Amino acid sequence: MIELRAALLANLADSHPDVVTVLSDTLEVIAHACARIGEIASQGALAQAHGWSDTVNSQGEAQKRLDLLADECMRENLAHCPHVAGWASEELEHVQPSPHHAEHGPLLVVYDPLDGSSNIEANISIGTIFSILPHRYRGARPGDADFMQPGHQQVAAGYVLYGPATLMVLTCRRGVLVFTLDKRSPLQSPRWVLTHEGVQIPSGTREFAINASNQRFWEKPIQRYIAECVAGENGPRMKDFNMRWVASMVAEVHRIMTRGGVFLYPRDTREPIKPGRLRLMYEAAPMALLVEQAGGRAINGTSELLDLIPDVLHQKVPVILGSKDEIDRIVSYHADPHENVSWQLFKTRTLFVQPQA
Ligand code: FBP
Repeated sequence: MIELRAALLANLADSHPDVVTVLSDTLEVIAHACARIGEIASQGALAQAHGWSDTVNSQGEAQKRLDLLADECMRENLAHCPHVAGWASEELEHVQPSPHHAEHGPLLVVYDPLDGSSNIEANISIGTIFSILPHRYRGARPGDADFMQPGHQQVAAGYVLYGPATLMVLTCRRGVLVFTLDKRSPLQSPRWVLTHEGVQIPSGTREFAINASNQRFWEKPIQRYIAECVAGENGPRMKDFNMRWVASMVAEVHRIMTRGGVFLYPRDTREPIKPGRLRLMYEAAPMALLVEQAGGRAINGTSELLDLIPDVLHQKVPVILGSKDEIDRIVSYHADPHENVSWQLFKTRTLFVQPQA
C-alpha cells in the first residue's frame, strides 16, 4: 500500500528535490487538515455535543458554523507550514498572510473549506477544494493581487470528498491521483492510501448534470445542448442521456472522474452582474486543472477556464466541464453565429502573467 508521501515523491520524481519537498510538505498539511474537517463533518449534529460548535438550532446554524470550523481548521494547519506565505478562503473577505511565514514562503494556497454546504443538513456528500499557486513576489507579504493568477499557473490542485469514504483527489500537473483515508488511522497522523492513479475521464458520455430549474435563464447554446440531450434517441444525438444533480460540486466532479459526464453551471441571466454561480479561484480553476489532467476539458462557454484571470478575489464564472467530446460540442455551439453569443467578459491576458505556452 502506497501512502501519500511516497506517492507524491514518485509522482514528482522528475522535479528538483526542493520542489518535491515544498510541494509534498504542503500537500501533507492540507491532507492533515482535511482529515480533521472530515472528522468534524462526520459528527453531524453531535459536533455540538462534542464541543466542535457553540451554536446550533434546527434552522441549520450548526451547518453554517461547520463552514467556519472547517475554515479555522485549514487556517491553523496552513499557519504551521513554512512553505505557505498566505492563503485565500471562500470564507474570508481578504487574503491572509501567514503569521509566521509570510515573508519567505514560496507558495500561496486557495481553498473552499466546505463546498456544497447547503447539503450538510441533508447528510449528502460535501467536500473541500484547494489550489496551490506560486508566490511570485516571494519575500514580500502577499496581498489580494498576488493571488489573481490564471488557473494554468497552479502548481497543484485537488479536492477531498467527504462521502461514505473520505477521498482526496489531487494533481501536481502529472496526472490525477486518488487517495482514500484509512479511518482507522489516528487523526494526529492520518493515513492516506493511494487507491487509483492515472485517472482518465472517458471522452464520450451519456450523462449530464445541471440545475434544470434555471432553464429559463440559460443562453441559447446551453438551451440547445440540453434540449438535444433530453430529446434522446429520437433527437439529433440519437441516444438517450441520463441526468444527475447532487448540488454538491465535489460529488459531481468526482462522479465525472469515475465514469465521465458533463457538469454545467452555465452563465445565466438571473443577475447580469454575476455571470455565474461558482467562484473562479476556489471552485472553477482547481476543478478545471484536475479535469484537464484527467483528459477532460473545462470552459466558461467561450474560453478555457484555466486561461481566465480573476479581477477580484471572489469572482464568479460560468463553469462547464467534463468529457472532452461533449465540451468540444458545447464550445462549437457557443461559436455558432446563429446562437448569438457575443460576450467576452473575462480577461485571459495581462501584462504581468505570461499566457501558457
Ligand atoms: P457554495 O459556494 O455556497 O457552497 O455553493 C456551491 C455549490 O453548492 C456547488 O457545490 C453546487 O454545484 C452548487 O452550489 C449548487 O447550486 P444550486 O443551489 O443552484 O443547486
